[in-house]
Amino acid sequence: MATRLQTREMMASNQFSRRQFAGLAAASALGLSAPSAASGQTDRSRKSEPKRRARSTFPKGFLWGTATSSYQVEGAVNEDGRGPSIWDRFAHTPGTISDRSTGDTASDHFHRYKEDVQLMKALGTKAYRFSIAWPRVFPEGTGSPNPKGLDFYNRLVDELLANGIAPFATLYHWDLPQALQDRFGGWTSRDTSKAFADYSAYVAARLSDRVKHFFTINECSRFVHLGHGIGADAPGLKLPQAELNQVRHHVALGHGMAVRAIRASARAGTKVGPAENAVSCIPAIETPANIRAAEMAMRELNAGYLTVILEGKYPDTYLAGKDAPKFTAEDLRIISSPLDFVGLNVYTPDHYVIAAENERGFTLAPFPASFPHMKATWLRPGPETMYWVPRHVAKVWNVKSIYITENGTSGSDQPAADGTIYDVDRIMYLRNYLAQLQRATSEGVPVSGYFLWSLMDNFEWGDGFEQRFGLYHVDFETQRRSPKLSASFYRETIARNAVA
Ligand code: PNW
Repeated sequence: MATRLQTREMMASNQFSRRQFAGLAAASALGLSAPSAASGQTDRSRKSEPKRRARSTFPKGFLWGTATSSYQVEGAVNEDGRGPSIWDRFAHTPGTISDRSTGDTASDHFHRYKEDVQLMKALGTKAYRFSIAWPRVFPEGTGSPNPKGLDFYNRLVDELLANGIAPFATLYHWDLPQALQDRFGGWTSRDTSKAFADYSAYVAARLSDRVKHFFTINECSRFVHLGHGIGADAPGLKLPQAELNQVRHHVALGHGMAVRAIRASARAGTKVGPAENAVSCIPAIETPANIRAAEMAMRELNAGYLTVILEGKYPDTYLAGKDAPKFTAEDLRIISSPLDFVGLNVYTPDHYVIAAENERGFTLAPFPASFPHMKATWLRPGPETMYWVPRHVAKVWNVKSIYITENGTSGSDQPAADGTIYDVDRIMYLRNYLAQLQRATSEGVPVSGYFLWSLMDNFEWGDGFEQRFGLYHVDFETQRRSPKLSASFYRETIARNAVA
């Protein structure tokens, strides 16, 4: 434990409040007692390397934030009139969640949001990406709104703004009202696209006096595939390919309809875009031919979402064969409604690409069994993904404004003997990814901000509480939050506006 003297020094460093310090497990071990960015000692050491530092900073005003989503952190699933979502139903179905947990309580953010805003503030973040639970606002999906549901987000937004943190709201992070699944078959019907637009308009009309940035849909790629293709996520469907492509079309349409609905209902100047986990295509070796091949692969492998959103048409290859979605020309115009930015969730390299003289123009290297992974086996570290994905999106589709809407990793996060979680694996991952993001911004790739996934440990979908992505550890018995060592790393990075 920290000595009294250390604790006083730490508080003098002005990074964490007294109340947070009371809650810190082994605060001294977190490096919080080390010279802070504001202290003279760090300044002196900076003088010895001024040139390197000048080149390695992020752009002035770069926005540093953290991210969460409603079902993963809120809990309070039966409070204030919230209706059930497809994730309540799914998580309560035996055999779906590895540790048999649910999001019923999750990180109890619904009740602890004030404390959580202080955690954000202690990091020095100036933005928070959260999602709005559709079934809180419309318990039946459509029809009568539940004003008490939106009140939670009013309170959260006010608390964020009072603490100098800009709210970035995601409208759909997978918790579809169960009523829409029951009534229309959820995203298998375009009635859900329309319902999503109506809900988005309602929320934007009421929050856009304070929320200036909205993300429509989080990670179409994942919930279409896992939720509707292989049944590993809610609603647990295993649809044949043609129906799956139709679901993807309805999701893209829902995105476009929501963009238009938000523009019609929100205050002038409200900005809107998607938050997508693009299929990431990395040149296996950075030659001009491989880079071109990786760009072609990006277009082809993101055909059903980013490509159609940003080009207004599906590539011919996507439409060839019997599984093509059915759509109208008007659908495509709606889907490609102009955006203010593109949000990108960046975790892992999906494909290493090599130029080839075949029809596609590329081949994809298979992953060798010895390729490393983080605690989650799907999460292979490939820091250059953080350079190539925003660069491809800016170049291939001429996108002028990008946010990294998620990036982070799970870790084993075992406390050491002194109680501290020395998550140097997470720090290794973040340091390398952020260095590549800095490489991108220094070359003029237009990334304006970065949201680290996640502020705190939370309900990781089918992995329950077995995969922890937080900068803050959450004890799910007591709901106590304690910073991991990576919280200090992120705070230091933000303070320097450069990778710590
Ligand atoms: C994202 N992949 O999911 C989601 O947006 C979050 O809700 C989630 O908690 C977070 O990342 C961590 O998993 C992903 O297989 C899941 O590449 C899987 C992949 C990517 C993102």
